[in-house]
Amino acid sequence: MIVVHHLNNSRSQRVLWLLEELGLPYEVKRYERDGNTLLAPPGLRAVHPLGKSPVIIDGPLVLAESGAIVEYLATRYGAGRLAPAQESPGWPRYIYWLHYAEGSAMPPLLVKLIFDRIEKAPMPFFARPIARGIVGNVRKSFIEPRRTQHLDFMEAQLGGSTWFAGEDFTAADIQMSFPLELAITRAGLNASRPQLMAFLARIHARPAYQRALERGGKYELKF
Ligand SMILES: N[C@@H](CCC(=O)N[C@@H](CS)C(=O)NCC(=O)O)C(=O)O
Repeated sequence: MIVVHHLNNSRSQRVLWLLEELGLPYEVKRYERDGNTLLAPPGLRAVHPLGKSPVIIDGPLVLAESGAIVEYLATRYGAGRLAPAQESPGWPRYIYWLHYAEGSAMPPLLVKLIFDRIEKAPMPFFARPIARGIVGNVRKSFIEPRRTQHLDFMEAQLGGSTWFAGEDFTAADIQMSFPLELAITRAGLNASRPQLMAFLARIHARPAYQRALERGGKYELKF
């Protein structure tokens, strides 16, 4: 039985969803983020040295990195489902989005979280204007342009097909769900990008997505 080490309100929700889509039995080991730091509890380091979620255990295998986990599960247990055949034109698109989610979409969202936290961090009063100046510059020169560029890019891509890799729903759509769900609170994704909002509505309506929510517990990306 596959075991998923699942942190609340996190990327590991995607792994539960994928397992539900594949109809595989699995066990969930739950961990709670620290309320202030949002970090995972130290117990996760006993499972994998980096102490991040998701991690899965499949027999002797301990596997971290959501992209690797999604690819592993879809390839090993998909039996042709949720991934285009390697010879098909959809396959390069599939691996592109599978990697893009963590490799390109997530870093600017993480930088935004870090800089929001710097702005709110306790500091001597004389340091505050300096910190605000630096944060403002990074927002204007790095965070904001990338936010717009990535959201526009993803919106345009979904304008040409129902799902990221084409007309069929794939594991790449599952992998893309987290940056897009996070983008609602962290990057101001809203109705001005109708393709992305329709994508989110479509995935949220999937019965497997709903079942994964029941298994994983509360899932709110409000940070
Ligand atoms: N690129 C990794 C990122 C893993 C990661 O940062 N996971 C977050 C959850 S969304 C985490 O464990 N955060 C808690 C911590 O860093 O202590 C992946 O896709 O699995």
